[in-house]
Amino acid sequence: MPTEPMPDFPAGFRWGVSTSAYQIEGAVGVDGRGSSIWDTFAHSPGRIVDGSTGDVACDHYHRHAEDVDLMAGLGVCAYRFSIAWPRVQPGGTGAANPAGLDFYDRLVDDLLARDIDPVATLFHWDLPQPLEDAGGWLNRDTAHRFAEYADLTAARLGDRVKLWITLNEPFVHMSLGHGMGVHAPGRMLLFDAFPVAHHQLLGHGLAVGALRARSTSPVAIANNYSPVRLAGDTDADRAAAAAYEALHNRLFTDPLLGRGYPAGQDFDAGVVRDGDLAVIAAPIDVLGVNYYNPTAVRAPEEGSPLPFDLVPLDGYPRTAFDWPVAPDGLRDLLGWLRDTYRDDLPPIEITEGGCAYDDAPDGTGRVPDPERIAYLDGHLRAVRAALDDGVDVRGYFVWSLLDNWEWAEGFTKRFGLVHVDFDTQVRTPKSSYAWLRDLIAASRRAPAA
Ligand code: GBH
Repeated sequence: MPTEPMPDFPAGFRWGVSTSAYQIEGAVGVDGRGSSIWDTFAHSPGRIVDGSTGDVACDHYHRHAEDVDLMAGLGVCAYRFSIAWPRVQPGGTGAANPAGLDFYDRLVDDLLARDIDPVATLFHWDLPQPLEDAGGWLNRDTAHRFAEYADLTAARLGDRVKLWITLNEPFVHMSLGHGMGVHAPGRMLLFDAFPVAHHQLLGHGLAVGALRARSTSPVAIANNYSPVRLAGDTDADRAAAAAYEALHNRLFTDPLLGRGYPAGQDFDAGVVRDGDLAVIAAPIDVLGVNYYNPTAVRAPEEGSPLPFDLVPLDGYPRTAFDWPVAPDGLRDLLGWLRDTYRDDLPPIEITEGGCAYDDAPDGTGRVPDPERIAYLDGHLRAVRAALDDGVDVRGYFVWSLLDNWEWAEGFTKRFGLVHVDFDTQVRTPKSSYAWLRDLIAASRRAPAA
């Protein structure tokens, strides 16, 4: 257990928790929801390690009141959830399905009644299957469909959602979903997946316009970042690190912040049209940063199809996912963002951070997770240090409120502050929940500096 008292955070620092629709909601056939690429993918044999699907997940669709109670008990200021596009537009286009929007309408009102800011992500990877059948994000038209969906959603919720997030981790959706075939839709295009980057960014820019027309709330995107560590000291190693940095950290940020695509790779893939970069650079109010771990990079082996090699990062403890626990990477990353984007960098919210461990009830009704407490303690100290470095960080959202359906890993990776028994749907707060509750309470009580 951490012993040093946590330093104070600024008054108004936004303490939050994050989830996403397909990972928690279940109720896939309810109230007119259409199918998404993740329904298709999870139901394809061999795609998910434990053969599970998100058909039921945490059954949050039916248990949201209990889950909002858990958030209120934790004392969070904000809840980041995602809206399932196939609930709002079952076919991916055309009129809204009012019953789908009703669910989020109730959720938003329940949150506001508990003084919790609703933070809504419009796309957390669950594209309506009919749009995938028309080419998905490889098809430029999907960007326009996304803006239409943003418009319909904001028409209903724009008066109450406190922060909009257009896309979640477009890098992961491009690379794991379309480059490597590990996530839905399961395409293996390697670098031919670049149109997916451009069309997501274009959809983001168009959606920013649609949201502005319907809502005065701030607008953000949630990108995942990984600070790059050199695993060698030759020029070839440095070139490899730069190539990885461009692909992972700059591809989805340089164009957003008005700098066009990074040089090096042919990132524009021949699909960029006149005017697109101006749409993509529509000003955002907040940059959402999802941070999990740094990446060690060195020059590729002869004949490698990639311009870099990723190697294990030594010297850190590891989570059940085998990801290194490196809070110093978060401070480095925030410094890198500030130094790289300077005056173009909007305020930051850490829209995800967290860890998976094999948490289980101990027989006395408790779920001890000391590693998660250590993880959060370290990463919150890193945020505090970044604030002292002069980086404008406004909040931290823990991934995740609940153990949930972890994509290709199914139910085998538990990220929650709250344990979920997936047979009974019983929720049990872990020891990290109590730890964070006390930390938030102390922080929210502290007088403004
Ligand atoms: C997020 O993605 C998602 O937004 C969320 O839905 C998901 O449940 C959560 O995180 C947990 O996975 O190469 O071994 O060093 C996280 C994206 C991409 C972060 C892979 C860690 C590499 C680890 N992740 N990345 S490693």
